[in-house]
Amino acid sequence: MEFDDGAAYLEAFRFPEDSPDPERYYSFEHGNALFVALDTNQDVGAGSRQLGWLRSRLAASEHAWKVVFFHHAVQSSAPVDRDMQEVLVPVFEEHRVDLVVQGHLHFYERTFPLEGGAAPDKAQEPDYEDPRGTIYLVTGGGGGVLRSGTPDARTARFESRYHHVRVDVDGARLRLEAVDRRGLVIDGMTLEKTVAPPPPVFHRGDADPNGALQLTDAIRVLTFLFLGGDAPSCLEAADADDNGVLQLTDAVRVLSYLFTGGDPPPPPGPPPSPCGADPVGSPALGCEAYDGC
Ligand SMILES: [Ca+2]
Ligand SMILES: [Ca+2]
Repeated sequence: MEFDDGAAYLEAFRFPEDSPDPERYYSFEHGNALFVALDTNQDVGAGSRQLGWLRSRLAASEHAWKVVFFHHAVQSSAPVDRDMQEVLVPVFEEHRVDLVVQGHLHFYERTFPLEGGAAPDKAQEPDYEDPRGTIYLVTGGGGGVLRSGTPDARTARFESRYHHVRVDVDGARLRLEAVDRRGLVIDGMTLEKTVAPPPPVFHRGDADPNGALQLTDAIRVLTFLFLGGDAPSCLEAADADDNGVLQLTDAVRVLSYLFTGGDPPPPPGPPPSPCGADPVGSPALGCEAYDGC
C-alpha cells in the first residue's frame, strides 16, 4: 500500500488508546468538552465496532460540548458519502453533538445548525443561543489544490481559500473563526448554551459551600452568629457537629479538625439532603461509616 496503512503517522504520533482500535479512532476530554476522532477509512457502518464505540462514548458523556472530527465529509453542499451520512448524522443529532469537523473537500464550508436536514434556527446566524442541531464544518484548505463549490440552503459560509480554523471554548460559550493565509478572519460565529449548574455538594462543615473544608467555613459561621453576616445557604451543612443547632461549637469543630488534629465533622446523613449529595465520600470527612457515600 502506498502509505503502508499510515505506519509513519502512527509511529510519529501517540493518541489516546480508549477504543477497540487504539490510535485509529479515539476520544479525549479537555475541560467541559469531549472530542471524538473517527477513522472514516475504516468501517463506520451499521453494526461496525467503530459505530458502536461512538454511540457508547457519546451516550456516556455529560460534557457541555461535544465535538467529533474525521476525514470524509457527511454534510456539505458538495457530494458526500450517502451511506456514511445516513448512519452518522442521526447519531450526532441523537447525542446532541455541537460541532462536526470534516476534511477531504478542499475548501471551507460551515453549515447552519442542522437537524433532520433542516436549519430550524438559522435566523440566529452568526451568534447562536441554544440552537437545535449540529454544525458541520469542512476545513480542507490546508494546502491541497482548492476547489470551487456551490453553497446550498444548509450553507452559512463558503470560502474557496487556504485557511485554518480556531475554536475557543470558554464555559458555556464557543467561538469559532476561520483565518486565511494573510491572517484575515474569513468567518466567525459564536455558540452559547445554557449549561446546567453542577449539582450541589454536601460536606458537613462546608458552610460556604464550595466542596472543601477550610478556614473560611468557620469564619462564615462566626460571622453569621456574632457579626450579623448572612446565614449560610444550607444550615444543615454549616451544622458541623450535627446536633441540629448552629452554634459556636460548629466553628470550633471545623477549626479543631483543620488545625489541631480533631475528628472530622460527621457525614452528611442519608440522602436526599437539601444540601445536595456527597459524591466524594471522602474518608477524611467520615464517610466510610456512611452507607450513602
Ligand atoms: Ca468550604
Ligand atoms: Ca451544631
